Amino acid sequence: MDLDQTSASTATALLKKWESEPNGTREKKRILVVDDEPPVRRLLKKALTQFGYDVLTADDGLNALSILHNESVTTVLTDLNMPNMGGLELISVVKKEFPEIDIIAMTGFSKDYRYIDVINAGACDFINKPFDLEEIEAKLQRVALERSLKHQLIFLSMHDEMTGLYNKRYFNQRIIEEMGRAERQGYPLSLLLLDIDKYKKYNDTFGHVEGDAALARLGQILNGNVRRNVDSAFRVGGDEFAVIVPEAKIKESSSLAERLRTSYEAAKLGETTISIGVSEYYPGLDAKSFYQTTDAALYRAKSLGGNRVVADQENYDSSWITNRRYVTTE
Ligand code: GH3
Ligand code: MG
Repeated sequence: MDLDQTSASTATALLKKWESEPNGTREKKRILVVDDEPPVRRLLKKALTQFGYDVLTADDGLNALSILHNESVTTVLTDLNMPNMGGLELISVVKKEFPEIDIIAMTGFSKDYRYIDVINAGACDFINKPFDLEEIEAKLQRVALERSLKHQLIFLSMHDEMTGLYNKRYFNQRIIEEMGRAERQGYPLSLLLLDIDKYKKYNDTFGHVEGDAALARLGQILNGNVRRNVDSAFRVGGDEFAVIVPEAKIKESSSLAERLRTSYEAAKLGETTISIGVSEYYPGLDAKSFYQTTDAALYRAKSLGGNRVVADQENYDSSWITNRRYVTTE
């Protein structure tokens, strides 16, 4: 699956949600019903609660948005004709601010709203009033199934199966997001590239199954040493890995790299060790050049004999960093 712009922002939103919620609390079936008519809200709340959903209600688009800013909701079921903020505008705002939420529109004025306009605004289905509760339940079930499949696809498209780390495809997206964020917020950003030394020999000696296990072990070491929800670790090639380290100058990220190197060495996987290149971002550097600079440092680590960390000490400039925590007076 190719991550187009929409699914890329959905992926990022989902990831934030997954990272902020402890395991098991994901995907509570929570619906926000938005309708200006109290009897409709009451009827839907009662029926959907009986269907097993946790139901919140709002009487217009503005109130709906303020609920969404405070509560976690999977689906919005909204009327279209409402005062203050109508349904179509609400759908557009929700799609922009909460791309992971599914929306079903409902209206008694189906002649005023074309199915295509409602779908183009971002809703995934449309229900005519007066509605049939069974139809609503069936549509909610279908939307939930599609969401679950979409989440599985997004998860698979971001992860490397063997190590459980993120993959190269997601690296390419994430590095650009992190570069933008560092620049906007004026804090440093480092990149680590790692490659296992003498890995071919390890494969040849112990076989591919053990070879795979060594990759998985390195994956665990990376995940165990990086800051959760801040740093991100990726498998970017056969025996090549990357770690994006926000809010860290080259000095801190080199210490992290050294910690990774010694942890891997302590795992004693045959004669294998790891070499790591480290570099720091500065505005004006594009993602490709940031990668290449780090890769050049990794190459130096390899050519100096491997099992070492080499930081790019020449090509960076910290003068752009404005976040006070990282401004040094030395
Ligand atoms: P160097 O010390 O210079 O890094 O060389 P190396 O022996 O580590 O080998 P190199 O990095 O040049 O090549 C990586 C090897 O990794 C080649 C390939 O057979 C092996 N490999 C790539 N993907 C996998 C995988 O998924 N499983 C296993 N078991 N081996 C893999
Ligand atoms: Mg290698």
